This record gives sequence, structure tokens and C-alpha cells, in this order.
Amino acid sequence: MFKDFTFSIIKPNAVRTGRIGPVLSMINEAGFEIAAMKMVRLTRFQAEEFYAVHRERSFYPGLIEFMTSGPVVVMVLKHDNAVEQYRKLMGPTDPTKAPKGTIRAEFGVNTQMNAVHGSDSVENAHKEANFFFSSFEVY
Ligand code: IDP
Ligand code: MG
Repeated sequence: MFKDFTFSIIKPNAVRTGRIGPVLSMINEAGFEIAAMKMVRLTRFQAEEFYAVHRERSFYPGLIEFMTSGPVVVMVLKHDNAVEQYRKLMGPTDPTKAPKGTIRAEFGVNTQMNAVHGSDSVENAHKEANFFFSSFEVY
């Protein structure tokens, strides 16, 4: 039924504060199917590679510290038009600008600790899913 997918991370602030369940509830209620999921602690190397496009940005060192500060949940999510639909469910990068009912409005703390990651294009969804999962782990 779904051919489109996106890649998501529940970030360390949300895992640390017991928000895995509530975030998954919002994902389920929005009609996404979980096609792959695991809890991992990112190595510095993995975090640096994953966010390599931001390497020159001033927030990059802090982002790497944050993303390696505790376990995260990585997921592949299926839905029609998954990338765009999930960006909508997450809300914008800055949680104070996120509409009510979005994951970042509910569980984001600030622009860095904004609870979740979601791919920004179909191409990046493929790259990011392949970074964390083998094809045998995606249903
Ligand atoms: P996105 O996650 O909404 O796609 P990006 O611009 O791709 O946002 O940035 C990746 C991540 O880097 C953000 O989710 C956030 O954790 C962090 N980040 C982005 N901009 C800032 C900033 O201005 N200050 C602190 N952290 C930031
Ligand atoms: Mg992004």
C-alpha cells in the first residue's frame, strides 16, 4: 500500500524524558506505519557523518554533543507522501514556532533539543535509512 517512506530519529532529550511512547502514539495516530525501528547510542563518527551537511554551521559542535549525549530511536516510517507528511507532523526546527499538535510543539525544548529528526527529501530519506538499516531490517 505505501511505497513512500521517511527516516526519523527520536532525539536524546525525548528518550531521556520518557517520551518514546508518546511520540510513537502521535506517529501511529497520524497514520504512519513503522517499517523499522531500533534504539542506539550514536558514536561521534556516526553523528558527524549523519549531520555532515551542517559541518560549517556554528550550531554543529553543539548538535554533535547533543546527539551523542544518550540513546536515540531510529525509525523508517511509511506513509503516502511520507517525507512531506512527516515534516508536517514534526513542525519547524524551532519548537516555539511549531503549531499546536506537532511533535516538536509537544516535546521540543529548544531549537537544538527539538525531539525528532525527519528527512527533508526522498533522496535523503533513502540515504538516511541506509545509514542505519540493512534491507533485511526494513519491513
Ligand atoms: P531540521 O531538523 O528541522 O531539518 P536542520 O536545519 O536540518 O533542521 O538542522 C538539523 C538539526 O540541527 C536541528 O533539528 C537542530 O537539532 C539543530 N539545529 C539547527 N539549527 C540550529 C540552531 O540555530 N541552533 C541550535 N541547533 C540547531
Ligand atoms: Mg534537516
